[in-house]
Amino acid sequence: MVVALQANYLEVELDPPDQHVRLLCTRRTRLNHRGAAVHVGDRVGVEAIDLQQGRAVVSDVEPRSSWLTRPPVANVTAVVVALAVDQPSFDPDQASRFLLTAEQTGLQVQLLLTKCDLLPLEQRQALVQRLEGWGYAPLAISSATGEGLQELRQLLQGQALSVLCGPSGVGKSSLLNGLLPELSLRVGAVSGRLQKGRHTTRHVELHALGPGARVADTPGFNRPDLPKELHNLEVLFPELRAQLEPHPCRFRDCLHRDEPGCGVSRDWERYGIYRRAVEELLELSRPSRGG
Ligand SMILES: Nc1nc2c(ncn2[C@@H]2O[C@H](COP(=O)(O)OP(=O)(O)OP(=O)(O)O)[C@@H](O)[C@H]2O)c(=O)[nH]1
Ligand SMILES: [Mg+2]
Ligand SMILES: [Zn+2]
Repeated sequence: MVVALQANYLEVELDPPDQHVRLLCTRRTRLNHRGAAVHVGDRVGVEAIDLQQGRAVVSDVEPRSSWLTRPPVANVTAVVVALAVDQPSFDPDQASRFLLTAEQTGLQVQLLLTKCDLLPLEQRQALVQRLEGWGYAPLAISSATGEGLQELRQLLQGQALSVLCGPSGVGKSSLLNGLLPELSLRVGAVSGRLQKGRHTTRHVELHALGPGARVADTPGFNRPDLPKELHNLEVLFPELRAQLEPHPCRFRDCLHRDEPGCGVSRDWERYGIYRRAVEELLELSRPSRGG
């Protein structure tokens, strides 16, 4: 499996992951010619293996079972979205953009609330309840106190490849350092009035968490794009999904805005976010005038 990309090299790890056999690989030129981009998470065939030098050549890429666009990782089995309770402060629009991106994979999405040591218990419980209203079961965690780390470990060990994503500075790399102290990944203090992260992690890299489990640390970014497809937007909101499953809307292709007879409730916190996403996608799909 490709565990990291460098300018002209691929770092490939042999299975099983906990054997830690890493090879620095070039790729056969015909792979380049086919235009086949190789990404972290891809399973590849290697040849000309030199175990002494830790070198090999990638000759083939296997088809992907799933694909996360941003951060780009292939063959993901679960997406873990990390959001801080503070520093940087919780932003519902940003949080939703991360969650919508994660939901687009169709995979299991786990929400982490990081830096829980920074928020008094009552406020933290209120935030947890709020996110339950979004249809998630957030795991409260803190690298500072170690709270929640064992639960996170269990969760990740049950997945062949999970991706840890979220805004810069929420403590993704710190969590992996907590789980795997021998890693000592670089972490960077948040700064400025807005307590923003500093984009400390620059590349996606996979780390072994046990015999059949890997986790990707990824560079944080601040504002993921909204989904591009209007027709399946509703399934990306778990709380709307839960409403529609027992009582499907009676109109096909309904956008659940103000259509007369649409039975979908507007009484949920993220309805405004859903609604704005719909308007934005409609605007984009409108043929531009005066061309
Ligand atoms: N109070 C507190 N601070 C934390 C915790 N976890 C991480 N931090 C701090 O938050 C800052 C950012 O941590 P990182 O682990 O670098 O964050 P990141 O999500 O990997 O950031 P990028 O690599 O930029 O995406 C560092 O100063 C950490 O020491 C926590 O649980 N509690
Ligand atoms: Mg990091
Ligand atoms: Zn409807």
